[in-house]
Amino acid sequence: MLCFKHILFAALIAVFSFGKAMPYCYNSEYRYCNLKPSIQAYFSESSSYSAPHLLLEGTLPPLRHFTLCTWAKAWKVSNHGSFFFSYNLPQLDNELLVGVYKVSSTYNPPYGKPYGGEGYELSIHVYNQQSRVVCRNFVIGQWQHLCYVWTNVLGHNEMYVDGIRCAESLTKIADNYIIQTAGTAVIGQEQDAIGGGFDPKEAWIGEIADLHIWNEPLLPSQIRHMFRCNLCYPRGTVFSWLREPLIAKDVIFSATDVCAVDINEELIVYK
Ligand SMILES: [Ca+2]
Repeated sequence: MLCFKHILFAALIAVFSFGKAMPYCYNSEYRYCNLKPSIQAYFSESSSYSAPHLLLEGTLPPLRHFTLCTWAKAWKVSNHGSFFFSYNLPQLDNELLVGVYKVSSTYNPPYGKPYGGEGYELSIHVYNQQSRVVCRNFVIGQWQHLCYVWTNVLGHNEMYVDGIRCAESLTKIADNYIIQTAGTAVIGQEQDAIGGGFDPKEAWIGEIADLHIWNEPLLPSQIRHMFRCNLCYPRGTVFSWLREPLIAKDVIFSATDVCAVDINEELIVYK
């Protein structure tokens, strides 16, 4: 169901996407797509402060907007936050950071209903400003498709699990900000220093596959399309899984087929 906010968001995207190719995979664009099966990276639990991670050798370009999507299987999520993508500047922690929090039954979110039991929230930091939203269909121990969308137009942000938009974020972050280049990106750990400062309580414990970043806010329909694995999986424009050179530390790679998940066709938008 479309509401005014979706139409406004789509209009903003149309303005900022004008003249660009949309990242859908049509038949003629298979060369941009991943072959199946995918390659997964497994990040084991570690008490070491030099824990399993991937370090991007390059950096990100300046970003006025982004969409970060990944397939993820979490084996354990921390109430300190479990983060799988961390981008830091020398002068600023948490320039771009995404992850998941476990929250207890005693937690009353500032939006939506209190939890009847354990729950999870997805989280975005931009410019060290944070937005967290309740995602009632996030689960432990199975492949799920996570997407994080941010635009500097009013600091609007949205998060999705398996193509379903999580609770509405009432927290606008980094309004009018441009994410800076020349930072350091790490997958699987949360940086508190450039390429380090990891805390085992904030590590990603589980698998990641097909992590991609686009320099535009993708539409809900595009995100659903990706989740459903129609045709093939589009590659990110500014970061593409295993296309960019990465330095791996204690990460185990293996083949997987994330698109073999049992997809629920009943898509619901949580309010
Ligand atoms: Ca940090």
